[in-house]
Amino acid sequence: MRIFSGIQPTGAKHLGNYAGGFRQYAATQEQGEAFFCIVDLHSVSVPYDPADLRERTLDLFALLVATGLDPDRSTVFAQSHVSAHAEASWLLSSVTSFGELRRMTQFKEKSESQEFVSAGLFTYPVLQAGDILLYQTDIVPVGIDQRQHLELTRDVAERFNSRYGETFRLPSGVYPEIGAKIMDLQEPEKKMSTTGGTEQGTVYLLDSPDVVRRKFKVAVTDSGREIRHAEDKPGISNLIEIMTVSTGDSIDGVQSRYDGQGYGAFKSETAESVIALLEPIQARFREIRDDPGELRRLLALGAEKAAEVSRPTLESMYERMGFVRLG
Ligand code: AQP
Repeated sequence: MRIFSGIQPTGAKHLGNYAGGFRQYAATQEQGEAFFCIVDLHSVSVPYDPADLRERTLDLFALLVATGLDPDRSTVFAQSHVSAHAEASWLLSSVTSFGELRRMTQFKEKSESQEFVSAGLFTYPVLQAGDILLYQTDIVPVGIDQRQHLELTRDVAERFNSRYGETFRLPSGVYPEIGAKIMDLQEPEKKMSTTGGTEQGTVYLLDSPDVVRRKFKVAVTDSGREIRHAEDKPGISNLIEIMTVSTGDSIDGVQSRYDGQGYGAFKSETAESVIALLEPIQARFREIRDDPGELRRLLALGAEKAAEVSRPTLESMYERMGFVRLG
């Protein structure tokens, strides 16, 4: 089975990325041949700092390994190192409609907050479709916010297959049962996010224990006193999900453990569970990040493997679309 997922290098990675991304990557790599892509080309679709992008790309590679990816077992690479991604994106843009892209919720949300809305922000889902399809992917472990992009990927693949002949396998999204959408601690009706959330409500994977404690202490809770996962209790439900993600316990397990206890104790114990989850990740991260030479060596290894695996699919695309190939 082929597994593929991508993650952007810009912005500090947060607990939502851990729940919907990192945690699933480490678990799914055991199920087959896995490809995890640092999608640096995606990152330039919104304003960014070039020096920061360079550092964050190495940070993210180290974080992927620190959260459990084994670069000898899985292919971990940067998108810009494999030119097939940019090429596939252009070819697929001819089978993607303007109307489809205009319906993308993420585009609508992100373009509202930008003064300069780049064409890249609009066409980004086509690049993402290419990322996934180039690897003949069966499953894509992601958070629920990516569902619409994944559906678009399937539609684009089907359209290409019916126009030019069977070329792509149709990928399925895999969303975690719990933690597929971690919410902002300050505004629990909004997802925890790099660009759209609040600073106090976003728990970063590299936050110190004191910062984590402070963020949970001031987390918004709901009226009432019960620690119960329910639609009318978005703040507490989010904290319960965070605790299940960090301890591996079930929702029922957390609810019964805190039955009859106050919000204060529950919030501080959720913070401690997150600290216990993050401490070993942060220690491994520091160790790996300390050796940029080794990081570059591993990135080169990943790029070589990814280029080799994606090349035949890209070639089929060119051939079926009628381009003259030089052999
Ligand atoms: N709040 C979330 N809960 C669960 N999963 C989430 N993901 C993102 N937010 C949550 C998942 O993380 C993976 C990587 O996403 P990305 O590459 O889009 O990284 P990002 O840009 O840091 O993610 P954000 O925070 O969502 O950024 P914005 O809001 O700026 O676009 C994906 O699998 C995603 O589903």
